[in-house]
Amino acid sequence: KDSKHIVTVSKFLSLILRHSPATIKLKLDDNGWADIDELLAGAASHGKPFNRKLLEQVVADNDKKRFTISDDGKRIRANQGHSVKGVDLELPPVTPPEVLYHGTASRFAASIRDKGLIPGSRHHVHLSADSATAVNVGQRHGVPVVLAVQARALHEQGQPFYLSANGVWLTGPVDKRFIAFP
Ligand code: HQG
Repeated sequence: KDSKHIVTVSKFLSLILRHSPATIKLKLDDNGWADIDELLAGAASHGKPFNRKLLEQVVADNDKKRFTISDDGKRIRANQGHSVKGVDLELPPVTPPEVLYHGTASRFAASIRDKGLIPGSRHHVHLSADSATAVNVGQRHGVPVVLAVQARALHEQGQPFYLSANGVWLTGPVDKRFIAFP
């Protein structure tokens, strides 16, 4: 029962901290941080109460390390995946490896061949460092397909890349010329 509650709280945190803080009348700062006391109070008044101890457990045990608590222990933010407007994680740009991978569903392949990779509602296109991770990402949407992105070449064209605190590569739209299809 406890582990089920942990997953429920993790999904709730993803919703609030990435997409929809207004759901519980929460404000994120410019860098995506939420005050933990305000978050707990907002969740409780939204009928989803959990305490600080459970929050810490969710952050520590999270399979993908989706959240970070600030060093002073007062704030929390999601490490990647945002769609909420006005938030910039201010990650430092980094040079990517030669190739990164994008996991998607087979039904999206034709459109990606045509238009390249687009961020959709999220701030960035998400890329994985290895193809096994990309398979898992693609599986969320359907029959997985893994695309190889010539990240270094794209970077050399001047496109910035970022590495989230939990190891997800983030970048802007990826032109189809830099994508290899299986
Ligand atoms: C697809 C998870 C048609 C794209 C993961 C993807 C990730 C296109 C879908 C993070 C397209 C968007 C993000 C085009 C892209 N035509 N479809 N031109 N360009 N797409 O969920 O990358 O578990 O917003 O391939 O691990 O799947 O939530 O992005 O299939 O890091 O922590 O549009 O979410 O992390 O789907 O996943 P999403 P994503 P968490």
